[in-house]
Amino acid sequence: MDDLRNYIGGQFVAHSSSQWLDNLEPATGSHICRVPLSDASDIDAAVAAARAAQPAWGALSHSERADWLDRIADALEARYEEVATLESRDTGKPITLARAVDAHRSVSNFRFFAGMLREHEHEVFEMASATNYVINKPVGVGALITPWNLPLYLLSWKVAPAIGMGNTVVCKPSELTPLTADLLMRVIDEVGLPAGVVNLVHGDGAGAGAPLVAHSDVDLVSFTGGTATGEKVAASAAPAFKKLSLELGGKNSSIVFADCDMESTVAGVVRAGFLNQGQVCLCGSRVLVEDSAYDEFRDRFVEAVEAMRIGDPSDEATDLGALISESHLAKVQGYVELAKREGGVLLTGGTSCVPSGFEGGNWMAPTVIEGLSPDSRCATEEIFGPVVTIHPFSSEDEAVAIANNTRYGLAGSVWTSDLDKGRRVSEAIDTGMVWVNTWLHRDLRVPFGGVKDSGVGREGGKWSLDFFSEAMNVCVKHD
Ligand code: TXE
Repeated sequence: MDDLRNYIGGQFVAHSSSQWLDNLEPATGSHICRVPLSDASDIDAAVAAARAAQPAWGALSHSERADWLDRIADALEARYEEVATLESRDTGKPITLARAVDAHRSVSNFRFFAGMLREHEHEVFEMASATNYVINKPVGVGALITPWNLPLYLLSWKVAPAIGMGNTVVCKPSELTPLTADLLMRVIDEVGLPAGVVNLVHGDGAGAGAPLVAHSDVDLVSFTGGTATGEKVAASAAPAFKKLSLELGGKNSSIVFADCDMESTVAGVVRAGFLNQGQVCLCGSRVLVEDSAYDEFRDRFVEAVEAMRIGDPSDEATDLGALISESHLAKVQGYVELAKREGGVLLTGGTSCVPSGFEGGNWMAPTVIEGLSPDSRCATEEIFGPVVTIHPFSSEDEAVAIANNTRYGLAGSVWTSDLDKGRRVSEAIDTGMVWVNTWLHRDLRVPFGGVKDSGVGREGGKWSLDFFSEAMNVCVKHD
């Protein structure tokens, strides 16, 4: 594959330095392409292009911009298989997942926000002597920074509402997974979106991400990534009063009550724990089980985990692929070693498991650990890999106390046949979202985001439209 280029002002352009990063395939370790290591001068050019394009773009009507979003959705949909294949190759995830989740959601993000824009109406507040009406103006130039676990899914989740509300943007995708961001730029170029509305600068966090967030002509930052990076982004953006949305890490509990439907719960909790090799911020990486059902659940859970097929991501029979990078694999394996030192017992996994022919890749068997204290490091820190800890509890109060005993507050799930209990327990958890008897059952209209160290702000549905705009009230006195 050819070296990648930045997309600035409607042109694919070379970056200004001579520095490159090798993009490696997680499943094999083989070289895919070179990624530009852009620097502050490339960011300057991209922000200038976005700024120049903003007034004309912002002056279009909602329905005109919705039409552009639909054109992008159509063009992406025509490349559905290409999106899935590139995403699977770049991330190591199974092709079936890349099709069903990544390719599918990337198209639906553009379609969904196109529909929302067409329905968007000014809010009106009547008084006896005046009428207030609220308009949503563009914020200006947005910096959109995305991670490697769901590359195009998350980029499209930001680009669609950001440009839909009249902003222009500079995207900085993860340097580990640049392929589908590059494809989106080719799609945007092909449909003829006005130059400068969407720009993309490749590069790493220090070289490209940090100068983008700090740029004095950037008005808004939407960041999805790790909590430690989120702290740096917040420290850089806050003094300039930039609008800021941070979607950070999670350490989410799946709470299993004895009255659950055991078969569907085991399947649901396995999916919550291991989807995308556990590399989703919403993953249920700590499983809390009511003590009267603990032994039965644990045995069935381990059996289901061991039945997952690990292997070639391009094989449709594969359930689990490779981890994103060698260093991330080392981090995840480090947590398994820590778990052993903390007194944990490995019920399955904990080892590397390299499929034949994939010796250069980053492979790890799905791992289940019991016997750890729920406040141990492995049970409270984000591991972000195929590692789940399992813990018994004896009452609702104890389950909630354990679920709330982390610095994170992003998601969770509750499994019970008593829906009153499901709602009661859900509402007691300090988190942004909870599912009852399901997991990652997404409706694009609902708010998405976390509390505590999982982030600041909400995106999704009208919350995205609010974040990517400035609400302004006009009060008109009656005659
Ligand atoms: O993410 P980073 P990393 C968690 C997960 C993982 C950990 C670290 O626990 O192990 O974070 O992952 C850009 N200014 N999540 O290091 O660094 C970077 O180039 C501006 C959870 O890979 O947060 C990339 O584009 N940008 C998460 C993006 O930030 C900077 C998904 C995310 O990378 C920057 C991924 C800086 N100073 C990891 N430094 C989730 N919420 O789903 C880096 N970047």
